Amino acid sequence: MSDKSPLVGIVMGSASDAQAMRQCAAVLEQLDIPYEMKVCSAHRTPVRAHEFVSTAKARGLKVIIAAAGMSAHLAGVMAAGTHIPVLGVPMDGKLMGGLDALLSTCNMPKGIPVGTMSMGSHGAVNAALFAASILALSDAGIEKRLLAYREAQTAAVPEYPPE
Ligand code: RP5
Repeated sequence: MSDKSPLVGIVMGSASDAQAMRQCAAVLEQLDIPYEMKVCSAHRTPVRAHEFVSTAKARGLKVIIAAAGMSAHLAGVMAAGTHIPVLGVPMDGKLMGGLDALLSTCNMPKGIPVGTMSMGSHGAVNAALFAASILALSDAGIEKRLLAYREAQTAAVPEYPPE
């Protein structure tokens, strides 16, 4: 983690979500975007979750990334507590491969939106890239690094499959 003030807050419902969410953190580090990361459960540590979201704007966070599995209401709880953008990452591997978490995260009733990513580590990486896109709207340095990341990704794709 950087010693600059965090722009992105990553929260996860359990330490068991950390393996996937470290991939989110790794992309933010690659793009030199300062972040903070916490285990913050909507149901097991509701006071900690409330404290995190109610101070997010004042602490300078611009985007919150919330990952949870099973009955995954963490992203919705975060979005209910702030108007800054909340990106939800449903954790996979539970009921029906994570369909429970996918539906719980994405199917928010109108009024309080959660931008839902794909499941598991793919969603974790995409959440970091989506956060970078949001931040790039007002930060030319992040925009430059995001574009370089995408160019490098394109250059790394072989034209032909291996023999
Ligand atoms: C959710 O329940 C967490 O986000 C996690 O994905 C899932 C299971 O948590 P553990 O029982 O592994 O702590 O709250």
